Amino acid sequence: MRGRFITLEGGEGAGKTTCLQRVQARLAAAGVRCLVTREPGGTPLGERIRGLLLDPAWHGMAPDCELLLMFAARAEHLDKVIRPALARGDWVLCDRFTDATYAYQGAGRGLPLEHIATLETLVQAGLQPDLTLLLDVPVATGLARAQGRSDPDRFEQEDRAFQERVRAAYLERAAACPDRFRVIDAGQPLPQVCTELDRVLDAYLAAQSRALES
Ligand code: Z5A
Repeated sequence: MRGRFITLEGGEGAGKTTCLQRVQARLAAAGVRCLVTREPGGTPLGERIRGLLLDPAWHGMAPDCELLLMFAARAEHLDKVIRPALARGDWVLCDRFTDATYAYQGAGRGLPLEHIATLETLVQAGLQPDLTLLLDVPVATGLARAQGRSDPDRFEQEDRAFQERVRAAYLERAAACPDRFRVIDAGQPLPQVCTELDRVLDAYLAAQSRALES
């Protein structure tokens, strides 16, 4: 059986880095062999592309260029890392994936969703995450948490309206795919976020074991 593909998503200041470690630890405790990776990036070439995408020096990059670079990095990531891991039976935990493209390049930059869908079909050939954990936080809370960052990247420099569009798009996608998404209230204090994450993961792991037994 191929491994499970779990993605973690959220807007600015949602606490993804913090929560990723928690999810990783929970899966390890359950005996799941899990590869942790991220987008954009996850491969040597993808990390070079990430550098271009986040670098504030490229302020004003054409939105289509940004979209194509996201999918260029993703194609490499799928080919070199994600598909081989899933085929080996490992689980993959990925910090952001294509939902981020719909949220940031679609809603944030205003690119047509059908262009994103075309690239998604081309690059992913039907592969979708099995489970997506969406850390949802009010934009004002997220921005306040992220305020202390010394070198904001190109996306962190976007204004509040951009971040509101991103959040709304994520919530819309979660509502449209309730089987895949679990929305976590990431506006709560961290211990409560962790408890909610544990509950969601334990339920998912139990469902996977039942599916294997039947
Ligand atoms: N991007 C895109 O546009 N299109 C795509 O297709 C993809 C990505 C794949 C880089 O992603 C950028 O790429 C991203 C979208 C774009 N831009 N943005 N923004 P990234 O995932 O690498 O970057 P990030 O969003 O900045 O992720 P991050 O580093 O994980 O940040 P975070 O979610 O804000 O997490 P954090 O560092 O764990 O938390 C921030 C602070 O809040 C930190 O001080 C924590 O201690 C604190 N925190 C966390 N949780 C809590 C709670 N619950 N209470 C209080 N304080 C908390």
